[in-house]
Amino acid sequence: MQDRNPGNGGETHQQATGDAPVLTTNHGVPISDNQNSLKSGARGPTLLEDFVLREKIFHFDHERIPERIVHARGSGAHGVFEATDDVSDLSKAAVFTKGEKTEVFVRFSTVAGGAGSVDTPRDVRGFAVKFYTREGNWDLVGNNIPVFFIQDAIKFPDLVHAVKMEADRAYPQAGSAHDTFWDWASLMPETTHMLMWAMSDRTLPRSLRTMEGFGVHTFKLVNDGGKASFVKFHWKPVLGLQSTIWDEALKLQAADNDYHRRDLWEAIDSGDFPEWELGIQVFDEEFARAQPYDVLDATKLIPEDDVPVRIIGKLTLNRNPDNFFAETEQVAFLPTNVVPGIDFSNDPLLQGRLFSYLDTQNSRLGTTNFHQIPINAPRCPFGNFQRDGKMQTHVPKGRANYEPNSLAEFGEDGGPRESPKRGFATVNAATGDDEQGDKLRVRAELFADHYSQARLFYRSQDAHEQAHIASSFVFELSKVGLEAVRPRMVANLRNVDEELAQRVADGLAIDLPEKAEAARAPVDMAPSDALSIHKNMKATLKGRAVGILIADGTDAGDLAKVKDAVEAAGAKAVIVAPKVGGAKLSDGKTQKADGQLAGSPSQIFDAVAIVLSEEGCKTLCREGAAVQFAMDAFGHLKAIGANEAAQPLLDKAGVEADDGVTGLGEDFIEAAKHRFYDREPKVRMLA
Ligand code: HDD
Repeated sequence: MQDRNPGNGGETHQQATGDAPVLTTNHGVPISDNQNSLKSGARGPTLLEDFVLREKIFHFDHERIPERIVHARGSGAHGVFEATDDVSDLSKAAVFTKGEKTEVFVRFSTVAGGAGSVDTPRDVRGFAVKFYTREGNWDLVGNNIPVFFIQDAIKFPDLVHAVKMEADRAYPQAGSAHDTFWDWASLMPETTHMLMWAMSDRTLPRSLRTMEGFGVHTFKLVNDGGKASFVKFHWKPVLGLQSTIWDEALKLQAADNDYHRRDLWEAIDSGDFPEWELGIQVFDEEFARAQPYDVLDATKLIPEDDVPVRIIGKLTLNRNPDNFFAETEQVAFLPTNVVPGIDFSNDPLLQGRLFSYLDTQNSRLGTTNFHQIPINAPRCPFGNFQRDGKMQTHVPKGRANYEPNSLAEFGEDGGPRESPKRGFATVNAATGDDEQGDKLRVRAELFADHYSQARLFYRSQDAHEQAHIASSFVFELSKVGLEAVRPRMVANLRNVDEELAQRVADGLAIDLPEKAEAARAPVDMAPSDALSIHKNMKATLKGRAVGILIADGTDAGDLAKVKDAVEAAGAKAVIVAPKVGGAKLSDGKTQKADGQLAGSPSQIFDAVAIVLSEEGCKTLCREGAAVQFAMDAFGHLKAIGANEAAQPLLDKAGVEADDGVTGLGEDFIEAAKHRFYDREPKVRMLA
């Protein structure tokens, strides 16, 4: 007889795994051998009758579902939302009852890349939150930028086709720096405001935990008396805002494809729970009518200086998914998911979304019953007379599958009934957006102003941020092969800011083109600090990571001191050494490394400390990865703390003395809370 499973077969395996449950087929039949298919003789053909093999391969062949057409790359987490302020005068939604805690699932995403693409391209980030409220699911499906590329949903397929990889060549992946995107964008002046945000460091977040989120559209809050107010939703990260810079983002792509996913997972796993405050900007029709922009236009924001953000709740992400596919992949967000007390506005972009998301889930998840998948199912009781369909998992009892019915009068279960009192009722109060008129394919008048807020954004940035924006335009337009697109884009930028247009033209080495004709003359708006990242960063080490480079001979006391100080300040101290097994310290003990030097470049850290002996420094001066470690930390404007013996390495890396280059004491801990943007002109030419 043949040996069925040499070394690991049948009963032996069961014994080896103790009380583990028995492996079965999908239909519950116990499996005796999960290593060998059924053959006619040891070297003979495999038999069709092997249902264990066929079922396993059949299921495997169908493991993938269509990825999202946009936002395919995403990372999710569970958490809780707590309402912290009483807004019952504005909204009757239970989720906003002060003290109410609501379970949530959040999915962050990039937009353009496929599911397997990197985490750190220059791209908008999705920020989608599903609140499992006791009155049904509310999904706030937003982005990390408060405005959008287009004003009307009918342009969405064009936007997505233009930005994703080009149709014939299937590249580039996850990036907008290519012909079709800029060809389209330069022909669509309404994209200009969003382009300013997209070309800023907003699209290079340091972490998902250090970016804002926005509901983007104007929505409505509705109170118990039926009174409606306009509202914009904001998520403010408790850690403050933080972004990387472009060269760093490029190098992060090589260092760690999963930089943001890993950061989110590890933060939650270590109990360092990411938090955001939920804020609202509330305004009425009178305010809306007095603005030089239309509040129904998703390419416009409402300056926080005009309507301050009122904080009404806190989101805490406290649990990683148990299973990526079952939860993060199968979660289905629907802007149509609103609850009593929250309503839509007539924003034409939002109105189109109300169709698209429901529709896409059917093709993505393959059934109209996607709401029964655990991650999508409401946590409150739900029921209606919708029946059957693919993958139906509910087993409704009785005959009541129509309404009205009088079955209850005959002692049968008549099923649920509508509730005028508790049910969702579309708000009918005049809120300034409920106008009606002739059937027309038009946009409202103020939608034609494409530049005022782009100008507002640019002029609200500090000088470093403006230089980054100008340089990003230069970088992206330099990647465009259709040369006529470059001046066409710069012609639009002249309506935003003449100096910006000139910088971009100079960076592209082209003549300044004629100014594009604006559909409506832009107006000047007062600059707003809320739009700048640099003005909203926090001087803290909380949530950050400091890389500490050591080698054989490193002084044990110096290392312990800097590591303790970093940890006391709330950051993660990550020890990097040439060998992962560790380095032999001055006291003869071996210090294990958290990361090997070649796989732990400085771009994955917020600041670096270099603690070397003279001998160790000599060795590392001959190691490209060590020189690069210091050079990139300097180039990425990070604090570098080093002891005297490490100076030759700093010299070799071209590190020059400035406020960010310190010893290993308190001055390093202070410096590590900052980036040194003033250093940048020393290390790169910006536009
Ligand atoms: Fe969208 C996904 C955000 C406009 C059509 N969108 C999607 C996701 C986010 C956004 C965060 C990922 C959700 C998840 O994690 O599963 N989308 C936005 C924002 C927009 C916006 C903030 C403008 C303010 N989207 C928009 C328009 C349309 C769509 C105008 C179509 C008319 N979006 C979709 C979609 C997706 C999607 C094709 C892909 C997967 C999905 O819906 O569930 O239906």
